[in-house]
Parts: sequence; structure tokens; C-alpha cells
Amino acid sequence: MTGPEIPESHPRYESLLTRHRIEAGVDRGLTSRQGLIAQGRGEAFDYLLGEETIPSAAEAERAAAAHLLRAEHTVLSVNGNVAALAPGEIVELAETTGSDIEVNLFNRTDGRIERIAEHLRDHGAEAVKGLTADGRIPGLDHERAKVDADGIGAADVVLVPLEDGDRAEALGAMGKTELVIDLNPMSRSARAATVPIVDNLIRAVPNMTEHAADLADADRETLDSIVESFDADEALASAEQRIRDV
Ligand code: PTJ
Repeated sequence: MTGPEIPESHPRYESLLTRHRIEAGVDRGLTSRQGLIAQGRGEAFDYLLGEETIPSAAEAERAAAAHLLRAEHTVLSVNGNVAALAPGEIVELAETTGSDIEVNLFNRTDGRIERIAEHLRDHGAEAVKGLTADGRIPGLDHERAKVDADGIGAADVVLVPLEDGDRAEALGAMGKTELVIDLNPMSRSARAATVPIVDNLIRAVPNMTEHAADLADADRETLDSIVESFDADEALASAEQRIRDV
């Protein structure tokens, strides 16, 4: 899924490669057409953030990795954009942190769920949840409420990249720890998160894996102190400040 027509020397190579992946995701029936719009919104914020992982996002990524390592049951939620942009990276993060992977879609169809699950298996996922959908998130009346009872339904920590605000708030109300990846620091999902990661998914996921590998042998006290010293409001304020300083 690389874009051979994009020269690596192009100053916006990464951004163009990302567009190509999302387009290919739509063509393959993984990503919804609304996913193209979401991608455009994300790109605008990424541009304003300098298309790099800012220091507060790096801290959030380390805190998120610590959460994934110390929790009992962790799930990485995958939608059509995530499947198109970072399937192998999600599988690697799941393996490094012992997390489950669950497909959860806003524009849910059985066909897309199955294609995304197969795509993730092609990238090395051993098990993919989300097909049973025998659980519900209370207080949500759209398709995103459908979860696996033994997946997101039972998780204590959930990674929700490119989330919509309603589900982010509903998961929070269920008492779950939410790790949200969203380039917009003002979005409701980022604001509802225990750990808002204001970074591009394509950088955030590998960074989290790197932190998780680095912390693999850390004791509980070290993980606790990383989690407790992270300040979500400060991270959001610092991302907003970066955007205003452009
Ligand atoms: O695959 P589905 O059916 O579950 O649909 C998924 C989409 C993404 C279409 C759906 O969740 C949606 O409409 O999302 P929104 O409300 O457009 O929100 C997407 C958020 O993610 C926005 O705040 C964007 O700024 C942000 N975003 C977009 N691309 C990226 C991103 N954040 C991080 N990395 C990105 N690559």
C-alpha cells in the first residue's frame, strides 16, 4: 500500500502517502467515504502542528503505553481510517502490550467489518473482535454502540483513535480509561479522554509501541508514576498553544 508515484524527496511525502492509503482504503471497501472528510480535517490540524510529534504528544504516548501495560484487559478499537492507515502498526502495538483488537465502526456494515477483520489478519492479527457485537455501550443510539461483550464491553482500558465525541463520552461514563488519538485538541473526544494523544495516528501508534517495548520490564511503581504524572489538560493546552504559535 505504498504510493510508488510519490517521490520520497517530495516535501509533503508523508501527507501524500497518507492520502493515498485512505483512497486505497475506500477503493477496497475498508474505509467509509466520510473517512476522506475525517482525513482532511486531520491533515489541517497536522499542518498546524508542524506535522511532527510535539513534546506533549510524546509524553501522552508514553503515558498511554504505561496504561496499556499495567491494565488487566486492554482493547485497541479499529475503524475504517485506522485499518487503511496503520494495520500492521496496530497489530504490533497489540502484540507488544498484550491487547485485543476490535473493529468498531460508525458507519457499520457487516461487509466492512469482515473486510477490515480480514485485512488485519493479513497484517498478522491472530484474533479480531467486533464481529459478535453481543454487547452495547449504554446511552448511544447509533451503530457504534455495538461492541463485543468480552472485548470493549469488558475492557478497562480502550485505545480509540479518530473517535466521535459521543462514543468517547459514553465509554468514559462506563468508567473505562480512554486513550484517544485525535489531531484536533479541541474535539470532544480529545477532551473526554483520560489520555488525549494529539498526534497523527501514523506517528502515534509506532511511538506507543516503542514506549511499550522500552517499558516492558518496568515495575508497577514506575508505570504508576508515568500514568500519575501525566496531565491531560496541560497536554491539550500545549497542543492548542502550538497551533496558535504558527
Ligand atoms: O470507519 P467508520 O465508519 O467508523 O468512520 C470513521 C470516521 C473517521 C469517518 C468517523 O469516526 C468520523 O466521522 O470521525 P470525525 O467525527 O470526522 O472525527 C475524526 C477526528 O479525527 C477529527 O477530529 C480529525 O481531526 C481526526 N483525525 C483525522 N485523521 C487523523 C486524525 N487524528 C489522528 N490521525 C489522523 N490520521
